[in-house]
Amino acid sequence: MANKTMVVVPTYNEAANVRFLVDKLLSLNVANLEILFVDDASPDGTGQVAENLAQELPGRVHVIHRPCKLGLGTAYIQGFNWALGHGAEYVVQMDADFSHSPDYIPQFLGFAQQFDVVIGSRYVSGGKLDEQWSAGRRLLSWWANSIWTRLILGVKTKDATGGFKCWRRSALEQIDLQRIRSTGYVFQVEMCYAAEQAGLRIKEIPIYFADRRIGQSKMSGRVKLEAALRVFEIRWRYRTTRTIKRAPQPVVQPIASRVTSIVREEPGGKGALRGMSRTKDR
Ligand SMILES: Nc1nc2c(ncn2[C@@H]2O[C@H](COP(=O)(O)OP(=O)(O)O)[C@@H](O)[C@H]2O)c(=O)[nH]1
Ligand SMILES: [Mg+2]
Repeated sequence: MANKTMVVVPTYNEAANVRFLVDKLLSLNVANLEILFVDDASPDGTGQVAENLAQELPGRVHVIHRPCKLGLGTAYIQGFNWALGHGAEYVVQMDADFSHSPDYIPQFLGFAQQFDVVIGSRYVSGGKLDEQWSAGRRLLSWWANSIWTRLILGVKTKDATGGFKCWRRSALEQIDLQRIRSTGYVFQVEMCYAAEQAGLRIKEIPIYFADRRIGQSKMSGRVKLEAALRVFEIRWRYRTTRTIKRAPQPVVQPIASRVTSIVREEPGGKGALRGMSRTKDR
């Protein structure tokens, strides 16, 4: 039996996305892949839609229902712990909104054979943001990644704010999730920072980051400001932590090309990997 992959998806008002997402994830034909939604009593009924899916697809779709909006960070921590407790060897994290194309997941899993963390990155060569993003939005995202997190925390990861990643079980165990305190969006930055501090082998692979298909972002101006300020709090909390010397990065070329060709052959896939930097996942 192949190792279990758990895709953890936090949801808040994603009722129109979750069924499409499940269909797409299951059509990837990744062996032993399961999906865990962590829903915060979404007013639009996402929790019920996800629950219906869990009933239709027992053992493949799971839902954690939380009583109210408790934040992205705590949703992920709860989801990761649940995934580890249920035997996942690989844990994928992603948005529900198709900004993170499921088509990349086989490639993530290919790289995860040799790396501890695989990050879908908008800021490595070949990575790309949706053409519809305004100049202001681009600038803010670039500033957060290329200036802010680098300046305050010294993170080397180019897309430290991104939320599309694949963790090996051992990586999450080494990070020690109990130490992660970020409840909101800055969770992504803290996890990146903690991964670097733990000396994990990190691979950033280029992704095309599409604008969400349906629904609205929960990322308001206030949330952005709060995330920016919370970076200082992370710096303070980790002030006594020493970075563990990073293990040498492995050579990965053969696996990368093999996995890419598998994805290209996928029937009917819209193929974010086909002409990756151009194709929109919509
Ligand atoms: N459970 C839970 N999910 C959340 C919360 N805030 C955002 N999400 C989900 O986290 C993912 C990322 O949020 P999104 O609005 O897409 O942020 P953006 O991609 O930065 O615009 C989506 O799947 C949201 O539904 C929250 O407080 N609780
Ligand atoms: Mg999103």
